[in-house]
Amino acid sequence: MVGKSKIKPYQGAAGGWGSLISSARHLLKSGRPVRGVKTLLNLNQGEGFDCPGCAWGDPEATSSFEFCENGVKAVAWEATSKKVTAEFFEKHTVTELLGWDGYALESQGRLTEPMVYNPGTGRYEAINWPDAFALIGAELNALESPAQAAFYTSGRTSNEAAFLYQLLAREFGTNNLPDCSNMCHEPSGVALKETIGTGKGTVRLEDFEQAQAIFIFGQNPGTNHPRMLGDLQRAAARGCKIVSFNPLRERGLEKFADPKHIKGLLPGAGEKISSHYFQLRIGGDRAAALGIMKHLWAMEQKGGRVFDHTFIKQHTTGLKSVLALLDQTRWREIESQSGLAKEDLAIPAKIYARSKATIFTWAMGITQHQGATETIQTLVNLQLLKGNVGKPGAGICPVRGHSNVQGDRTMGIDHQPTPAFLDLLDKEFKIKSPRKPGLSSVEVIEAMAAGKVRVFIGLGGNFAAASPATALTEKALRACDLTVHISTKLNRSHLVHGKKALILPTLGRTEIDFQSAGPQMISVEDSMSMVHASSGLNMPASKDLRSEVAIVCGMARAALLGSKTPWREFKRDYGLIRDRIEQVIPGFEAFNERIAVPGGFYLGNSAAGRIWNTKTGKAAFFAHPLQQRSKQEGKVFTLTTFRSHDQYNTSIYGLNDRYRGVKGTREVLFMNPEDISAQGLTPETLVDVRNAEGKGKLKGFRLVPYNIPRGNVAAYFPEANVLVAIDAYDRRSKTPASKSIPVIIRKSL
Ligand SMILES: Nc1nc2c(c(=O)[nH]1)N[C@H]1C(S)=C(S)[C@@H](COP(=O)(O)OP(=O)(O)OC[C@H]3O[C@@H](n4cnc5c(=O)[nH]c(N)nc54)[C@H](O)[C@@H]3O)O[C@H]1N2
Ligand SMILES: Nc1nc2c(c(=O)[nH]1)N[C@H]1C(S)=C(S)[C@@H](COP(=O)(O)OP(=O)(O)OC[C@H]3O[C@@H](n4cnc5c(=O)[nH]c(N)nc54)[C@H](O)[C@@H]3O)O[C@H]1N2
Ligand SMILES: [Mo]
Repeated sequence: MVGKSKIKPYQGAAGGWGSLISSARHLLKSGRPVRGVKTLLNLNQGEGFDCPGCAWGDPEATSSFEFCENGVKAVAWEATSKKVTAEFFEKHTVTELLGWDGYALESQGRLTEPMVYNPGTGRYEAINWPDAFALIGAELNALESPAQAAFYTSGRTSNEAAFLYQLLAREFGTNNLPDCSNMCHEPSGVALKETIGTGKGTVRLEDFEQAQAIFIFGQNPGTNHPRMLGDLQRAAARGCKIVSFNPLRERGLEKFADPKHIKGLLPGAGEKISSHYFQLRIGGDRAAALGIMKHLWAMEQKGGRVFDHTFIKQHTTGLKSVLALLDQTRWREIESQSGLAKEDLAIPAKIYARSKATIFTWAMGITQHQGATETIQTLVNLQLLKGNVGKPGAGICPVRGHSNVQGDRTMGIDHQPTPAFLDLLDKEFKIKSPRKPGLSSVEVIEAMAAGKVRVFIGLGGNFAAASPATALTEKALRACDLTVHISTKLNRSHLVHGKKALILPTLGRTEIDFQSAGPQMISVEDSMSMVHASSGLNMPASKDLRSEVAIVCGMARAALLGSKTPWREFKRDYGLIRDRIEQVIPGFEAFNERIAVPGGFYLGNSAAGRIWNTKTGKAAFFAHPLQQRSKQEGKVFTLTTFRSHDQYNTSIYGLNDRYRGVKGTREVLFMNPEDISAQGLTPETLVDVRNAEGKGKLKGFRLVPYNIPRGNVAAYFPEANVLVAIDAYDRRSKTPASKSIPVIIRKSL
């Protein structure tokens, strides 16, 4: 995928003109610049559609023009005029397409009609919808057990489609509902449920207006949550301390010029975001948090009255064990794991001690490690010390990825549902859901490879490319009797298919969803638990597209013989689905009325009201010691994988990563210049990167000297997924450890 590439450090602020120019380019590339602009004007508006980009919250009853460069790219990518038709598949066999990269595949445009794989010709061929559904029904019913099917979801799926999809799986008889969240924020959910009694974040957007300090761990909002920069900039401007923990200097965490304001477009524009920046080692966050706490504990012991004793006494359990752990943990170990000195950590400790209201945000830099769940609980410990949960301007904010990944979980996309949820579902639909927990994403890969799961259905996403251990994942998908992908664009997962295979093209967020009861809206939930409506305004890319809801209903009618569930009516009128959601899921009372209000409604959060739905009825401190680190020899580096500025997960929009100064290529390895010379290498050299345990290899990646701690290197996801071993995951949540991979680097021969 190496084009004409250039690597040169980026000097400007994040945002600004660069953002506007890039947005315009991507609109032009979409082939529909004028309609693109019209489409954008309706983004995240009261009557428009929810941005298919990230899950950052929108100000209530939005009236401002809330869009960002990467929102523009997400919309332009979906609203493109380019199309993949049956003729395209006639011209290209699957074997040929397997040689194309993900960028080339998705660049072909929108899928337009249902396709079925023909083993005789080695090609996908057109199939009509009834026949496609009949094939799914037949294959599902031919299974010996419902547990041989898996229903994967990616987080763009609407609440309505997600609710019906999990109902289909459970009525069919399985909890095998793996989802992208298993590879994403699962550790956040697992950790928070145990500590504060809810898996969701406790802050709302307005808390960012009142916080005195915001700590950002392992997140790159300049690229992945650009609208967050506006909130951070306003906070910084009123003197709120913004403290970032990241192994790399990320431009968006340093300086931002808002392209929505004329001031942001002037030469040299840009305001400081982070007041303090700590470049810790990859995987060093737990050590850093323990170091900060150790300082606080020392201040407290000197009579500093740092802790919120009233809160601790009234609302928590377990402080003693954490204090004992702090006493036991050596500074030497904290310093070596975090890469930060005791004196460095005294700075965030002081800021934290002084701040009356602090927010912690985090994303993949925290969750994609072994021990991630325990690290998150350690961050929560720190917040509990000062009662920073459930008060204005303070709280816990795992910043979600996909625009509706949080909503999908609320709707029951969960391989480990609670009995209470299943009881309500069963009562409402008069079914008997299975009680046995289902399989997560990693477990499904293993089960497919072992022949235990034989039908894989993907509601969105790109399971083959997004999952770890690429070779095994592809083998696993190929071993299935049937693979089905409900998609907007062509991707790798369609090509590493089962013996039988279907591609079912679906509507995107930007398109009008016509059903017999009229155009339908759907609903989504953001990272701040705001539920709001979304309705598209573009004509569908093809008349043969069906909505996700319609496809789920079609599959259900074919698979669930004798089902009493009114699938046909649900497809006609999504309001009827919302009426049922209201009966099953707490917080959705009067759903249809409340969703009609622009800006939507707040679902509420028990922990934000200081109600702790935990075992003890209190918020829990957990003492997690530092992990034992095996002494790595000089040759083993720790690799983290992350997103470039021009991609949405496995959807590659372009080959540039503006803020990191990379142009025209993705096959690069970021490395500390001193490490480069210590290894006897030079910048731009091509290197091979091998998993240190012999599990996967990348060839011919270009070395980019970068401001990253020694011993640490970085490369882009999904290319680097071949290096993530299937058994390298966080034990509690089973989330792949794709941000700390032991690797060995050699000059390419
Ligand atoms: N434009 C765009 N927007 C997106 C996405 C996209 O691909 N493109 N993806 C969406 C999804 S699904 C998600 S989950 C989010 C992802 O949003 P992020 O979590 O911001 O995504 P990553 O690019 O994986 O970046 C992780 C950050 O963590 C840092 N990091 C790596 N290892 C460590 C570590 O050990 N400790 C610390 N403290 N930091 C570390 C990296 O340097 C990087 O800055 O974004 C969502 N929004
Ligand atoms: N090494 C490494 N691996 C990672 C990560 C990492 O940081 N490093 N991040 C992980 C994370 S956080 C996540 S969330 C996963 C992402 O995993 P997924 O969610 O499975 O992958 P995406 O790339 O978001 O899926 C892209 C595809 O979704 C389809 N699509 C787009 N919009 C729609 C829509 O509206 N409806 C439907 N039905 N389909 C649509 C398109 O066909 C497109 O090709 O990857 C994970 N994998
Ligand atoms: Mo994600």
